[in-house]
Amino acid sequence: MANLKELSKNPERLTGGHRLCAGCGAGIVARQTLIAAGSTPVVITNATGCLEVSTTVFPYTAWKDSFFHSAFENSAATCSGIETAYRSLKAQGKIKDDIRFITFGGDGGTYDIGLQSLSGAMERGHRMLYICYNNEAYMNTGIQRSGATPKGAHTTTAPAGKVRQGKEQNKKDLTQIMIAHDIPYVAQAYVGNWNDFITKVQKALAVDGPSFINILTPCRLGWAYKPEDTMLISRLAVETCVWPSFEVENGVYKINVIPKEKKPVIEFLKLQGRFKHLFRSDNAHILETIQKGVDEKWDLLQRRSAVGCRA
Ligand SMILES: Cc1ncc(C[n+]2csc(CCOP(=O)(O)OP(=O)(O)O)c2C)c(N)n1
Ligand code: SF4
Repeated sequence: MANLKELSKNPERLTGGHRLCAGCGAGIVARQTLIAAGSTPVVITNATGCLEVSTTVFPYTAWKDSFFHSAFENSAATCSGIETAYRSLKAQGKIKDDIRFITFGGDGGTYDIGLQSLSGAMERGHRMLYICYNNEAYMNTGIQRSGATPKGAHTTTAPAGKVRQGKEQNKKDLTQIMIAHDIPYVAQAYVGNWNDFITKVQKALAVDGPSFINILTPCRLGWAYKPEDTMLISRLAVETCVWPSFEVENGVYKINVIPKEKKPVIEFLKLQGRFKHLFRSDNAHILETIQKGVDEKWDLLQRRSAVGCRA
């Protein structure tokens, strides 16, 4: 578990003055990741997306660490190349520092366009941490649906109207895809719990191999809620089991946050404008389908995390 008193002594490595929206979860993810790294030097690569675009407006940057902007599709490949060069230079005695390598990508850059480079980097076994800040759509270019967008959500390319009621497909389960890569550490996290996330980042940076964290990162613009509700909505995602917080360490599942009382999914959905059409009486069946899907996945995760269950 992370210790707040100790963490408060760690340097801030993402400065203020960036241009992310008020209440954006992505800045919280980047800031807490770097606080978790403490004084360890890191090299960051970042796929195009809100986090990259809003923190590196030329000629300014909010990043105090070495930072590479990658194209949408190759952030993990960029990181793996840098990590390989580092290992070579270290073996030659040209670098003495112990450096860690971190990639950030939105869900568009991770679930969809960058999936091949992510899969390759993980399979090759590079010692790098990939963090998907998952706001469940392509936010930077105007809220288009992605493979991470949940069923029923309104987006500009899966709109709710007369013909359909938001996105019709289920979201892709990328965390399971990453678990299938048999890498040492995979986790799901959420921005409403700094301790859970920072502990996961520290574990991920400590493993001698690839690691992946998928963190649910509310977007006040795309999800259409009040900026001050970011933490509340994020916690409701876990309390309703829409987004369970769990980790898979060397193949062994563990649920990190078990809700005292599992809340109905509508508690999570009703605060967000992207789901408001689902509360019309003629769409009650969609809410039922969503609840059923969440229940089934939660049951499966509980069985997988039962003592000794391996991936
Ligand atoms: C190959 C490619 N296609 C499209 C774009 C245009 N583009 C820039 S940011 C973006 C959306 C990014 O979405 P996501 O990765 O989910 O990050 P978010 O903006 O939500 O933080 C798109 C489509 C691009 N830069 N490169
Ligand atoms: S649009 Fe969403 S993801 Fe992008 S900066 Fe604003 S809140 Fe953050």
